[in-house]
Amino acid sequence: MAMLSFERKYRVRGGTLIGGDMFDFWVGPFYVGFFGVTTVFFAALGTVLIIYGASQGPTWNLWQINIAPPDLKYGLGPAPMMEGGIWQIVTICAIGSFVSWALREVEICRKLGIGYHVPIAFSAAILAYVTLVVIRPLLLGAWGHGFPYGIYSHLDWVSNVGYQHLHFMYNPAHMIAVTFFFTTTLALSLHGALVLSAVNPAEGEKVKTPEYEDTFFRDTIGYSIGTLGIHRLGLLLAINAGVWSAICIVISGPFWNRSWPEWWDWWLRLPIWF
Ligand code: UQ1
Repeated sequence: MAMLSFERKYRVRGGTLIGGDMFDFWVGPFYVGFFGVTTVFFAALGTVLIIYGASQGPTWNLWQINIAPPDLKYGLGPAPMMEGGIWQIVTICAIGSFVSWALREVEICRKLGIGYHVPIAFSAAILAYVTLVVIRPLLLGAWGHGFPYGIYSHLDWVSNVGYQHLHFMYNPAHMIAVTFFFTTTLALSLHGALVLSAVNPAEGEKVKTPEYEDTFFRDTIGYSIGTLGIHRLGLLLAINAGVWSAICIVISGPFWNRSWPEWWDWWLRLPIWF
């Protein structure tokens, strides 16, 4: 399992960003590297802190456990451990492990001589998270504007921040983000279904080539984006979903603190109506 026949060929030395040969080895199927070590360190510390925070809280109910950010009165300073300090350290650990994971992906890309598309795509998700818990709180002047770490508590946070703007769905960047999320699922469902239909033909039929895939879409909608094109489109759609999510939340408060429906008044004020 750990050593597939082709792994010997692709387990090449080098490509590391930090540490030279020191961490350039594998544990079973996993490449380690300097950033593998830092990923495990931050992920383990963050997890232990969450469990410790939960142990000091009122419940072990998985849905209700909550690691809350500090009160707004602590501003951008450090808070006592039981009053948001755990949230602050967990946030550092989360960013530390996410960024380490992205850099470990970069090292693997360098080893293999492939492009950096995967770590770039992952970075869009990291950007959305960092926007929520660092950039927006910094712009608003308090860590207390970050979202709480808990299943129900983070849903309540989303609901509350939404109602602070009356109707969050009127946020134009939110509209764009949602549209990209839905279009991503549409593209992946079309792509997944198309590939499976080509490689799982009827009993006794041969597996079909990409020309059949192109022909399906030319016959149905008059256009095929192609086998490389669909992956470019998928990457574009998914990255935009993450980036527009970051944009839609960072403008809510720091750059627009009235209700989102009011933002559309520019439309009603256009001179063409008078
Ligand atoms: C497509 O055209 C195509 O090329 C053959 C694929 O590659 C396998 C696809 O997966 C999909 C979904 C399409 C159709 C997509 C568009 C945007 C026309």
